[in-house]
Amino acid sequence: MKVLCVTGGCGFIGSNFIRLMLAGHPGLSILNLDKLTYAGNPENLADIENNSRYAFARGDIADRAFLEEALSRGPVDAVVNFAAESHVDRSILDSGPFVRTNVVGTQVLMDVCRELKIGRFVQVSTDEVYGSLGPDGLFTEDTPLAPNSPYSASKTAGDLLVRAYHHTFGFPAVITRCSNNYGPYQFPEKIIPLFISNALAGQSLPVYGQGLNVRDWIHVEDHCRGVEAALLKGRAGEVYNFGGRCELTNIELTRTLLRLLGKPESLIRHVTDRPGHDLRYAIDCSKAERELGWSPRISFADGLKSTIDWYLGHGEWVEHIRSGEYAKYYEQQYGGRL
Ligand code: NAD
Ligand code: TDX
Repeated sequence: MKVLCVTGGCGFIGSNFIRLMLAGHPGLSILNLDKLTYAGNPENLADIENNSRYAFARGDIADRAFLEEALSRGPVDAVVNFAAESHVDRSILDSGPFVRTNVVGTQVLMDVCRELKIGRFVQVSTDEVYGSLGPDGLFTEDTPLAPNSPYSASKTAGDLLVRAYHHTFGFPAVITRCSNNYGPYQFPEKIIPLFISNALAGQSLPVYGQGLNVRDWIHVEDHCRGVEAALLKGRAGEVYNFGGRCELTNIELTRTLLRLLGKPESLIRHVTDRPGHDLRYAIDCSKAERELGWSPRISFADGLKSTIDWYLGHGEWVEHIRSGEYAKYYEQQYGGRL
């Protein structure tokens, strides 16, 4: 593989993925296509923007003419689709952009890949397509799809289109489904960076309900190595789950963050629960371990400590975000509740 197209590369996981791929594959060039929504931040890739193996074009994966032009500039061997609307709470406020990008965008992107005969496609999806678990059990690749939020429903619809394109047209796609990521460059609307930056600013931490919902945490670098393995070794038409084998309730996570930051538990504020809030996510990633030779490497203790250090060292990055468009959303989301 010589040229890889990454969509959504200015977001959290996409930017970490591009950095990992450039560092690990000296002969590889990357074309990053990103619409630069509120979540797309070119600062996330400031350190590589002058790399001769990196190119960027701003545009929408639902815009066929843009994709045809950008992907015809030279031969592209594979596409990894990270581009998405990714925040559950925003999908509850307005699901329109989720359907446009996560469903229509995926379909248009696949149509252009078919037209240009691009030989490999990875759809980066989420464990949320499986719905919610009770206290026991794990999501496997065979767990029935049962999304509960507009976000997860839109990701599921995208996945089903990928599945159908493989079945109908032999489209050379694999789907990856990962649990909750954390790490550097995560937008501070997701719980870990939000709570770190609120605590550092002396603001309260809005825990939804009792904080008993469980998430399975994985460091973004482990997820990116999984996407890399699926791209290089995954079998077309297959789904691969990735998870960190690290289940925590939100209140346990919140207390751990406050302890590591040296901040008091009095900052915890229990607020109205998220509507339709999924109780528990937990992943069985044994298929990826078996077939792709992948496994998560970064312990939660090490990963959380390095993530906190990263946010401590990138106050300006957080400030640029919190002083802009995000501030308006935060007021709308939490204004009446803090
Ligand atoms: P993010 O919100 O940080 O980044 C999304 C990126 O996509 C942004 O750069 C944005 O500008 C871009 N984008 C949005 N709409 C676009 C469009 N129409 N055309 C082109 N670009 C567009 O998201 P993330 O957390 O990095 O997630 C990346 C992918 O991984 C998503 O598909 C998400 O569903 C999936 N995922 C995320 C997690 C997680 O914990 N964050 C876990 C599993 C799977
Ligand atoms: O302020 C908050 N308070 C709170 O209690 C926020 C933002 C979240 N929460 C809770 C809700 C969830 O139980 O924390 C948990 C994690 O919430 P998010 O960080 O919003 O993540 P989640 O809804 O679990 O979805 C994430 O993981 C799967 C990503 O945002 C998705 O893109 C990914 O697919």
